[in-house]
Amino acid sequence: AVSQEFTANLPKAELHLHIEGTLEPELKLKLAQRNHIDIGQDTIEEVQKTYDYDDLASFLSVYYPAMEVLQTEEDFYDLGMAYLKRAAANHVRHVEIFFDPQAHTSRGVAFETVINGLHRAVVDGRALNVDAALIMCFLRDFSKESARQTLAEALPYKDKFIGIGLDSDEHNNPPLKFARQYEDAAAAGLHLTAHCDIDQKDSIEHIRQALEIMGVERLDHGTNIVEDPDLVQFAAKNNIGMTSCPLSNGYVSPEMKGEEVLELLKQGVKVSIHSDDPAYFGGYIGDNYYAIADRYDLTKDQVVQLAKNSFETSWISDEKKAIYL
Ligand code: ES4
Ligand code: ZN
Repeated sequence: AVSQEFTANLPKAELHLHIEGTLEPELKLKLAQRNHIDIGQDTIEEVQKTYDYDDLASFLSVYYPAMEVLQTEEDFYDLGMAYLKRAAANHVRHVEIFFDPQAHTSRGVAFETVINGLHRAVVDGRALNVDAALIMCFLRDFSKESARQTLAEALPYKDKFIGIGLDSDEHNNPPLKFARQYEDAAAAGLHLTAHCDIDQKDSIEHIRQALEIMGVERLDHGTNIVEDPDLVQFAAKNNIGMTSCPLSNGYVSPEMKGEEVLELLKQGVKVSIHSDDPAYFGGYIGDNYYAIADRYDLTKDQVVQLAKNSFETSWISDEKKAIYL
């Protein structure tokens, strides 16, 4: 068995972390006060009580409205720095942070406000010994046209983020809906990843589209790829990263999906452990490592392999990777 201390102290790369999902009740209250927004609660405990859901739909219906407190560049900077301090405490040496510009531009916050605030946090994170970068996600339940517009708005800032992703409600929103944006992003030199959620109805077809047609380098979640041996072989052969989030899985499905993670490790797929929306799902990356290690009785070697996989499938330079492998 592996101790909490061991999982906490292990150097890690965090590759599946939504910055909006790090909004802790304390910071939410502080930003609400600063921006004179009435969120309907006055104490941390009251806000904490609103963080209540048992499936993806009920989660998203708490998650997006909470973002109204994020208004200024300073707010995004503070959100980013608060997370990076947690990351440093979790021995995260490298983090690739998802952000959802459309969740902000759709309520009147400018794209540049979001990216400039987050980017400033990324730069200041270096003083905390955390190497950070940004990944821009499209909300897949928004239109293609909205994604096209978002990418056009983002490309002038392409030195401030390293890749694109796809998140929000997957049902009837397959990866191919965004084929054009993925092509254009790749042509602009950006990295590619996409959420393929566990327990999603068409998940195998979505995984196939993402891997075989759109050329993504990682799949976020995606561990039910184990149902399709050909796709598993493809993932192993092409060094595809798979970012599994045990505590998040436990919320939106009956279990943490540890069997799938173990099977992928066995098949040589570069699966790794991350935290998704830690303020909402009860723990940061160290807690996620410990949860899966404890529940499925992982060996030290397996835990170390998961951490190695996180660095190997990260988008840092080969020189930096060599430090951790
Ligand atoms: C998300 Cl758990 C989850 N699923 C889909 N989209 C998301 N964005 C942030 N968390
Ligand atoms: Zn996610």
